[in-house]
Amino acid sequence: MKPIEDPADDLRVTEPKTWAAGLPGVQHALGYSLSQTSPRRTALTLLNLNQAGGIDCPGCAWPENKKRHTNEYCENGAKHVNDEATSRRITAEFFAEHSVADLDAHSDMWLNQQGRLTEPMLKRAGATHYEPVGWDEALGLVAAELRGLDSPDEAMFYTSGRVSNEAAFLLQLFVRAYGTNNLPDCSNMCHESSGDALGATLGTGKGTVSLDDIHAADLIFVVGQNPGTNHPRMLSALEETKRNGGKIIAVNPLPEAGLIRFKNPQRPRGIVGRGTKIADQFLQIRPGGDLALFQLLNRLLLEAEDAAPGTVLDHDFLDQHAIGLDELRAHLAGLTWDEVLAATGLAREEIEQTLAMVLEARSVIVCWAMGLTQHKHGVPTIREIANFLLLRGNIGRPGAGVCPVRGHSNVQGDRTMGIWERPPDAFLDALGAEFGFEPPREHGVDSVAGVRAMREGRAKVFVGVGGNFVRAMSDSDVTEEALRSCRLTVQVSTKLNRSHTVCGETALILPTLSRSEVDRQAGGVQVVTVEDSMSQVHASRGKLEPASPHLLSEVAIISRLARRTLEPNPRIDWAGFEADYGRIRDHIARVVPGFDDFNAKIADGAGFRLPTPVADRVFRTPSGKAVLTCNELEWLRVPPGHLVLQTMRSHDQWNTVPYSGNDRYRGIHDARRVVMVNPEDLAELGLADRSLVDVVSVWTDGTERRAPGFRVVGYPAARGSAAAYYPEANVLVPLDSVADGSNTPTSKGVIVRLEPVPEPVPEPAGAVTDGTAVR
Ligand SMILES: Nc1nc2c(c(=O)[nH]1)N[C@H]1C(S)=C(S)[C@@H](COP(=O)(O)OP(=O)(O)OC[C@H]3O[C@@H](n4cnc5c(=O)[nH]c(N)nc54)[C@H](O)[C@@H]3O)O[C@H]1N2
Ligand SMILES: Nc1nc2c(c(=O)[nH]1)N[C@H]1C(S)=C(S)[C@@H](COP(=O)(O)OP(=O)(O)OC[C@H]3O[C@@H](n4cnc5c(=O)[nH]c(N)nc54)[C@H](O)[C@@H]3O)O[C@H]1N2
Ligand SMILES: [Mo]
Repeated sequence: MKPIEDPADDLRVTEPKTWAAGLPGVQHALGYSLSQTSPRRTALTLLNLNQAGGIDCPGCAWPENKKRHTNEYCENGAKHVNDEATSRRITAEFFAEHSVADLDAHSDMWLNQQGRLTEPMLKRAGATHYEPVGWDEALGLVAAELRGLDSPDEAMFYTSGRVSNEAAFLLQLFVRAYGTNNLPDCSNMCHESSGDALGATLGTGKGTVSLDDIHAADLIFVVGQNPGTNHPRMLSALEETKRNGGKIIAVNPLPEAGLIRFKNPQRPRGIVGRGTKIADQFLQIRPGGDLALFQLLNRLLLEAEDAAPGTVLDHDFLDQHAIGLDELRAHLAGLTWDEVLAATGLAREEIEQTLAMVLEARSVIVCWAMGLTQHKHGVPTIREIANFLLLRGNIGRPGAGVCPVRGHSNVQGDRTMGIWERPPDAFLDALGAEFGFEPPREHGVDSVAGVRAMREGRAKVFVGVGGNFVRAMSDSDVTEEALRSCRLTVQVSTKLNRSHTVCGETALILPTLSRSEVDRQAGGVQVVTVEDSMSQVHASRGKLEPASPHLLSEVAIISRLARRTLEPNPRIDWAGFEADYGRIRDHIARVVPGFDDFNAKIADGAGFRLPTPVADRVFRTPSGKAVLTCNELEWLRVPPGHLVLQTMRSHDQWNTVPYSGNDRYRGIHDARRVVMVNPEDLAELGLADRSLVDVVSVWTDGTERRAPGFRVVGYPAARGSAAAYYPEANVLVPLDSVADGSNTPTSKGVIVRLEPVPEPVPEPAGAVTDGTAVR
């Protein structure tokens, strides 16, 4: 197969698109799929995606529609599943040819494009290359390191949200039986703020709505979210809301295509027609202004109630189910329009129009994603949204509620299974009782604390089950240094990524089956289960032949590692778990609430919904009531000459893995080192469109961080804001810059300045390049 070179940076800019999805979307998906694999494998994956008895799409956590279409997938889900179904393979010869240093000099895109990992590889201490190693030796080596540590807390075990319920349950069981709660996960960088805020206000960490609620809502806010790229199937749901007469308000610093118009490829007239207008109102907010916006809306609701008592608030609901109304009223009295307008960058008339729409709507849902959670004040922002919904009783009735839209396809399930560094005592009690051991009670490290622990030598072994920790975390240089200082790093992976090239003294790559592949064990072909963003649990059955005969499933890897590391416990039958995942589910049924009769409940393809007590107005807070909270108003004050930078996904990437240099909807082509800024801000800063800059972030301790060589692109972003892609811009987010309460890196609120740099002298024609590029 033709070798893939690192992509040249060759920026081309076109007009941003004003609608999303439709046929071009499908064509792009097929184009990418066919560049990775054969038409037959493409057809096999796509026809089985999100079908009963088929593969759960690993593309995102949006739930499947119960009335499944044959094509219940989207462009980006298709690209994603075929990226893992690729026919390209990485063999031992590849690792013999490329030293670790050489691999590290290649781009993230290049690493991913090399194909699927096929056998376990070991980099011995002091070696320059990875070499093949048998599974026994590999797992024996990890077990010996783990057993040799002074304390189990010197090891940490990272999980990415692709891991199935079964593997996640076993992983946390193994780690706790080993003796630590060091179980950081990608949630720490993702929806941790949502869990924190909703736990304190509603007594749940999860969303409260179902797909039927979305369809039935009178008004839906889509806040801090780019569904056209990251949850394309959500657009079909919003289309249905609109058909049922509901309205949508989009709140975003960027006019994202999917928020404007949607053309549904599943409908006969799909692409020919004008499509469905999505947002009835678009609030182009300044980054970090959402807390101010919702505080003001709440204050205006209280004022409207005073003006016409008994007509605005849901008094029955508040009296019976909530506490804190008087305190909230007193707290919001001090809020001024001026401050809110400064914080949001919105006009008074816009907010008045929003209020009118809210007052007209009987049932309201607020959806959100990373645009809220990854801010310093992400937790109070989401608490304020809970206030907003509670005031009018928009919780626990049809068409109303909170909808944090999760990212990874099983990130919610992994938490349900106990992947959490701060497990509740009730969970540990049940786990200990089921398996006859005393789980550790002391909380473990999250992702940020984990980096600190490695850097300071308190953590010496890093095990990553999925994901790409070094590129996902903030402060890339600091995180790299942390991982390099480990004695041993172990990555359970499907594809090559930066976490294999930035590694510990000794490093292991343990290749695993992907979700789309048939999982054969001693007890026959296995299914796994996942939980979507709306608490729906169902089975996923792989269809493709495994990428290599040497792959082990995640369940098998964890079971075997546990058997080698731990003293035998007659109540934990690791070999039995590996042979038959149904036995794992039998234990889950007894340990995790809501999973009774687990095996029986997944027998039909549809699966089941976990209990959502808040949907029945049961609040598991200390008072048994929902809590209206008083939140200090915070927003991002930006010194003159600076901008607030957000780091986000392009249309052609999946988290840390870019698939191409294109961001089609935003009109960016063949380049990723770009920073999008409002043309008026560019004029004020004296910067020309397309000029070359270093992006420099300034942090409160006076230190600066620099991401060199970005092209400025004039873009209709909110005034005072800038946007660049993750993970290229992660180097700018200081490790200590985290959301209060949740410790999530502030990937959406980085204060930066743009420093012009001289244009590079063009290379003379005919110059030879070595095929590598700067990251
Ligand atoms: N194709 C594809 N699908 C994915 C992923 C992927 O990488 N590729 N990743 C998955 C994962 S793990 C996740 S968590 C989700 C992420 O889904 P999103 O949260 O949609 O992802 P981001 O690209 O980070 O986009 C953040 C959005 O918030 C807006 N925003 C930024 N700051 C603010 C703010 O202060 N206020 C408001 N109101 N808006 C703001 C941005 O303009 C942008 O539209 O997607 C999941 N699905
Ligand atoms: N600056 C900035 N940083 C961010 C974000 C941001 O918006 N801005 N977003 C944050 C968010 S929301 C998240 S969720 C994290 C994502 O962080 P991670 O989840 O750690 O990163 P991914 O890029 O999803 O991981 C990709 C790798 O997972 C492996 N993989 C894929 N499928 C499987 C599988 O089935 N099993 C196993 N074992 N491995 C598999 C492949 O080897 C692939 O290279 O990044 C966070 N970091
Ligand atoms: Mo995420």
